[in-house]
Amino acid sequence: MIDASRSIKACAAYYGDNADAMESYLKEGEKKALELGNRGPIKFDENGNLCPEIRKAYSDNGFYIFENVINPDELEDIKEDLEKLRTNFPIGPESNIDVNGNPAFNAESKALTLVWSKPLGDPLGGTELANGRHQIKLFEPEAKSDSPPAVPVILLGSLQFSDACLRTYAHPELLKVAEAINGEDFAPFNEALFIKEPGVGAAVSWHQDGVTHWDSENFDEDIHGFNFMVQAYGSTAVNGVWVMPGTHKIGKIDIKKLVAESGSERLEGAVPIVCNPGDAVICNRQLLHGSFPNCGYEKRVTVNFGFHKRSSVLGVKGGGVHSEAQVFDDEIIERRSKSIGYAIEARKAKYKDETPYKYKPFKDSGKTYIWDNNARKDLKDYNLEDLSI
Ligand SMILES: O=C(O)CCC(=O)C(=O)O
Ligand SMILES: [Fe+2]
Repeated sequence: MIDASRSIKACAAYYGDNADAMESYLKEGEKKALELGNRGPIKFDENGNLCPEIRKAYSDNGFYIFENVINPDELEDIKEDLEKLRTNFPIGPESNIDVNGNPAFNAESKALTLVWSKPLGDPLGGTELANGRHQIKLFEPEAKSDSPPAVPVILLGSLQFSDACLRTYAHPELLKVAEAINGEDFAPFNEALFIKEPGVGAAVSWHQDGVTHWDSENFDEDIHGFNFMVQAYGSTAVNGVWVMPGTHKIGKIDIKKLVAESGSERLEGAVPIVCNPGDAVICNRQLLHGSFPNCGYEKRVTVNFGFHKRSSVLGVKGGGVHSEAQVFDDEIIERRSKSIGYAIEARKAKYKDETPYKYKPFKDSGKTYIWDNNARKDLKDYNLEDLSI
């Protein structure tokens, strides 16, 4: 486990009068997180089903940490890609060129690709963005005076910008988990990077992700799907996502009330998702979660990708958060599933000895994919059709 003790001290120091409260919150949260018992390798039983203990721990808590899913070589590839991509970011929110004067990676994108923030800010908290689901603004500590005026927080449509992320998206064991939770006809959701650079990385205020099915008569704990969160550099109490275990089952939460009851944004009962590099978290989208600004020394980049049950998206009007609101029909879902088709092929080309994941909807439709330059073109702006619910 990453030793976050130096970062915990450094982070707390940003919180002025609340420094001691923040320090004990971070320390106690870390301790509680490690006691939850919801971590270990991905395991399947003799029939190939996800081990019932894992399913239960995921269902009880709303998240589970699969340890050491990404092997060291694959992890190196991911980090190399992320670092190369970072040098090709636009120099700021209004720019199309990178620090070397070249067109930025997203210079020609039509879809939204980057969300920016002031350093250590909370750009979504307390705003109407994303359906107003981030009900409160977190404390925004003052960043050091030499910080850049704006920092990237979220990169969207990541599979078109990183082959390594595309290949990891088709990790056979992760896709088998997706099948176990959402059925063999599971559908994609969206893919993103959450970027939390040390000393500047922004907060993502407390929220629950779904926007569509809270009042549905078929409401259940899995109806808004889940995200995998692959940790490229690990995650700690300081830079990681915090969650409130079990809240994925109880419907829409009044976050302002919880803040009032806890006496601060440090919600009682929440724990950080603590991971080593190469761990992959499965996190229910209904779980109350959020992350504080990264006032510590370690960077976090989460390679995020989610999946839904088909019944949660088919014939359903999207929430309009990640894409224009529209009713998702078979055709849209099939088109959006090309991410899975190309990813499986891209992964096959690199990991020739691995048994690839077989996606049932392609078997049924006879649809085949080839990973080549045309495929790359076809992935451009694919996230305009994210299955946002
Ligand atoms: O990584 C973070 O800080 C926030 C992640 C999040 O909100 C999500 O994956 O839905
Ligand atoms: Fe979220």
